Amino acid sequence: MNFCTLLSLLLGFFSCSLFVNNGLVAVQALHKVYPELQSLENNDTEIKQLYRTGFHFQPHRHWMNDPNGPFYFKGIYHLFYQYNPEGAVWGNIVWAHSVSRDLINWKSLKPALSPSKPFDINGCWSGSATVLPGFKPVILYTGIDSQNRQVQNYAIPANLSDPLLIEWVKPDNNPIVEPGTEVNASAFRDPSTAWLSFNGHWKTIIGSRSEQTGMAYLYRSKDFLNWTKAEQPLHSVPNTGMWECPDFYPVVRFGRFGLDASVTGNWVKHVLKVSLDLTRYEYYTVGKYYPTTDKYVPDNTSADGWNGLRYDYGNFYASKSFYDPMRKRRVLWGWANESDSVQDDVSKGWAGIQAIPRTVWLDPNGKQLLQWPIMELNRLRWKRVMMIHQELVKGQNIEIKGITAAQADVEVIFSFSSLDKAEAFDPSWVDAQAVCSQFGSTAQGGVGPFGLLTLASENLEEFTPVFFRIFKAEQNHVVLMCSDARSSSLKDGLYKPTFAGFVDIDLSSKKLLLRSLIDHSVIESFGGGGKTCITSRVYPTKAVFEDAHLHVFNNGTETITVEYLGAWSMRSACVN
Ligand code: DQQ
Repeated sequence: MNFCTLLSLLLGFFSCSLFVNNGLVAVQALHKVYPELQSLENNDTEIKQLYRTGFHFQPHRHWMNDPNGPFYFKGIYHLFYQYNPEGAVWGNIVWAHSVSRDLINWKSLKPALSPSKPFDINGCWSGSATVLPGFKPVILYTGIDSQNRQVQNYAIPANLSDPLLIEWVKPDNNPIVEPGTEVNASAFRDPSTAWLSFNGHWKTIIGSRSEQTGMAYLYRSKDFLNWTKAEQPLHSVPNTGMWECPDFYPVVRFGRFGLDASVTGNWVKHVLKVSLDLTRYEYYTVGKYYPTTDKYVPDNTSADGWNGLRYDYGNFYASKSFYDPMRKRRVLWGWANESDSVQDDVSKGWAGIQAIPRTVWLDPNGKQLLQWPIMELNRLRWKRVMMIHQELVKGQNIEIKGITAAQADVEVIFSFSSLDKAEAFDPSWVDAQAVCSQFGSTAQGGVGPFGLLTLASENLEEFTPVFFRIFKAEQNHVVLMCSDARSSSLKDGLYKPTFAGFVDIDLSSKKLLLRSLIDHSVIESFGGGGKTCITSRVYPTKAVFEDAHLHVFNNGTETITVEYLGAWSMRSACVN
């Protein structure tokens, strides 16, 4: 019996199974729209395996974007996602639905929500789930109505005794929130998971903009059906444009365990995340929520806006977190879009993956979140190779042999004996990505660049380096982390960015940790124990399957020691 069949048995289910611009590209909610490719008549394009992932979540075929409404119910995790059932580009959006017992192996069910009623006839867009007292899940989602307005709807399971919650009902008293006259009806979407206040009132936030001010409008309800807009938004920031997919949740000040959205108190802080349509990155602040006035005030250590903290400094968008009561943790899902061409997506027959779900908690320094792949992922590790106390002198590069380098999990502890050779940091270098592009991974530095060369071809014509470089600033040291896709593929016409972020870390231990999940066309990296995360999508032509290689390298004058490196071949998960 193979693993997927076993999974089906364990889960106990069935078989595995507007804007037309003369045919040119138009943009809606910054999803690029290709009208002629949205609904392919010949729906049986062969699914190309090259670049498909082995252990990331993706549908069997076609287009996927945002994760929607994840929650846990009666032993089963539910994940919904924005999906085009008719093609590999954005369009015809439904809420596809998959279920899992471990967040890694997934079974796909029929779509939970599809456009069918006047209040969502032009699309079932993003939203969230809230599990009401008595274990009653409710979905809040954005419907594009018959007048092309963005309205908020709810949907409930048809049969609560079905743990798979296959059937969902969209009652006729929808929409439950309309934009009204004050809100821009084409910028009003993505309701958050609701939270319950001390006075028994429910609250949710909806992403929007007023002129160029990004808004998280607050709505209140006594019964989850009748919602009233609060006079003041929960939060807003001028000149940040449309806020998509807002997420708002408490985190404990100290400790890793997660909390339900409704928890408040002096022992928690709150996190507000928004997806900025203008930059297509996600920013969050850590702050204080005042439940009586419904104000959220970011701490003065959290920059509010474009210079703020990001969940991920790479390709990660429209994320959504949920509280997992089974393991008492907060889990974060995020969409990693393709960065190849639309023609490539159509010929692959699919587009879009979800990043590996991450546990998130507050850094003990109180200033930022930490993120780490959920522990269930480790069950896919099988063959391990190790390196212990290996010195890397300037220019040294060692191949890590003996694992499937195209589908691997790598953890490294680097150490250095001194920071004396760290180069001077120019205070004008506020853009980490620009600094990384300037220095790259090959030019000699002082302390670094050192790190991993992932998805490398035999003669290094192709490689994606994930690395650190440490600089000396006036008061402290500055750690730069990069995931540089510029040499990732010999193919032209791909988006090959140099993603980068700074790592706010205490270097007194003289150690730096790096973990990279490598999965054919994605590299997800966690620097400094999850302080800075970067996801890159890459499409090598030579470094594929058995021809992919993994190296550890140092191009700085300071000798770097690999104190420990564990690299595992990863088994494939059973995904949809
Ligand atoms: N994607 C959805 C919207 C959301 C955007 C449409 C974010 O609801 O704002 O597919 O990627």
